[in-house]
Amino acid sequence: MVITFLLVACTGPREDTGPVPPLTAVPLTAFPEGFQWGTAVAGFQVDAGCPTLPAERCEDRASDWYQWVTDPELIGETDTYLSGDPLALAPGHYELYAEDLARARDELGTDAFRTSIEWSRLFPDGAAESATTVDELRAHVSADGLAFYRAYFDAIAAAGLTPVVTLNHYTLPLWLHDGKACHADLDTCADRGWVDMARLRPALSLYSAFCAEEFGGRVDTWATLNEPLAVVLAGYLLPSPDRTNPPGIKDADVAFDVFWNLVEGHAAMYDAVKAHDLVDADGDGVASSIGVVHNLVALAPVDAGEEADLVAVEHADYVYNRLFLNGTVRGEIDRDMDGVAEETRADLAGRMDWLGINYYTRLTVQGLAGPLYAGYARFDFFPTVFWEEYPDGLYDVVAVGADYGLPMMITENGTQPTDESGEVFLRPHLAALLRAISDGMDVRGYFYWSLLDNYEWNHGMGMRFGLYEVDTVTKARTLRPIGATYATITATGEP
Ligand code: IFM
Repeated sequence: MVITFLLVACTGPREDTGPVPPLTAVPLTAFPEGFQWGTAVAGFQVDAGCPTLPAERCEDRASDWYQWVTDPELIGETDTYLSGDPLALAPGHYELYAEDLARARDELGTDAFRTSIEWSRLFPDGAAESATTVDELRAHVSADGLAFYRAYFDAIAAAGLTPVVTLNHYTLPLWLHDGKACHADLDTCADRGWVDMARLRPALSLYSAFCAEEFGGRVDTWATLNEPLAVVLAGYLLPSPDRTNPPGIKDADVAFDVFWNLVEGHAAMYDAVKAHDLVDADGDGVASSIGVVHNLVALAPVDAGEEADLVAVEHADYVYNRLFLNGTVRGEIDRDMDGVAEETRADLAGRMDWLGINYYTRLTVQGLAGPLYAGYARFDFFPTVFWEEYPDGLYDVVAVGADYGLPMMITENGTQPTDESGEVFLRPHLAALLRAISDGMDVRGYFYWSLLDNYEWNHGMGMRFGLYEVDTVTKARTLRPIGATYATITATGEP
């Protein structure tokens, strides 16, 4: 189902400045009828760890992330910050999805579900790269992978959950990205992932077209990429104990090239899905609604009395929040990050039907005398506080999103829960979101990250965000107090 239009009217495209004018004289006390409540997961993070299926079926061993978290040499390196947790500890959703979906519907009362497709599950073999049409590509599809996704999307529909499907949640097939070789030497590695658009663009287009044709009868709401900035920052600019993505290198020029490659990748995926998902799954007249999932940050100055820190907030907002959206929504390319686009490209602009916002944190930033990276003008700030849970910031990031005039969904928001998180995290975030909707911002759904504890990338099972706690041995799921709070909220609509 394409997300139902809400009681709150769409504000339409807005100027870039100024607060959103209130549409309702009386603030809402409950989320409007039709607001979508959901949870989110991602294939790589939840699939592995099946209780009975053989590991080689349950784990997707053909992805760059499989290599990244399991290769003993990479785990042994100090600059990869890998936990070394075996994937067998993951929740085994690949086998247990039917019961997970039933929990999401029956126990949590949600009506939507965000998940992702693992490209390398469908196309584990590099021979797929020779295909030039979807029909040719079909000859290379894994029968197991295809059967799994058909059954999975059928089960999501049978559970009465509206799917929101991310086509690329970080992982790439190993045949397109050898993160280990590129970590060792980007200049000599053969399979360079996001660095090599001559190879990635056509492959990405065909893969997206295939998914659109194959699963478009079940899926109308698509996201192209998940958190492009995380790919750039943790993969190419600043891999750190907080997060490393393959290839985990530090090269600003490569990183910012990859940033624009991701903008191009989004456009290529958008065009492919638009052209190939011709089936309206829910009969609302729209066969595909395609967005991107962007992690936006709230911002604060180190010293509100210091002009340089106020400028730092403006510049961090530009670099972290707006630059990618300016590229994907408006086709504006500002490679030197001076605030003025060098070109506006019609082949990139207008390819966004909705905007997915992931919100986790507020950054406190300090102004610098000059750019942190030479040649990138507005990157002249430094975050002094990287991670601060700040509920009111959800209002702030939705206000940023509203500047692009698109319907929005909160595609992720979550915490590592304590027994108090329902009250001190979830309700205040949702109260801030409700204020944004009361003020006329067009937000149509909220997806908690995550339905269940899962494999948190380089941290393995060491960071857990689940509404359900997962026993890594028995795979038993236990509802946490925050899950019970979420169920109350979805039932009443009141934060
Ligand atoms: O687990 C991740 C997810 O894959 C992307 N957004 C942030 C989550 C928590 O770190």
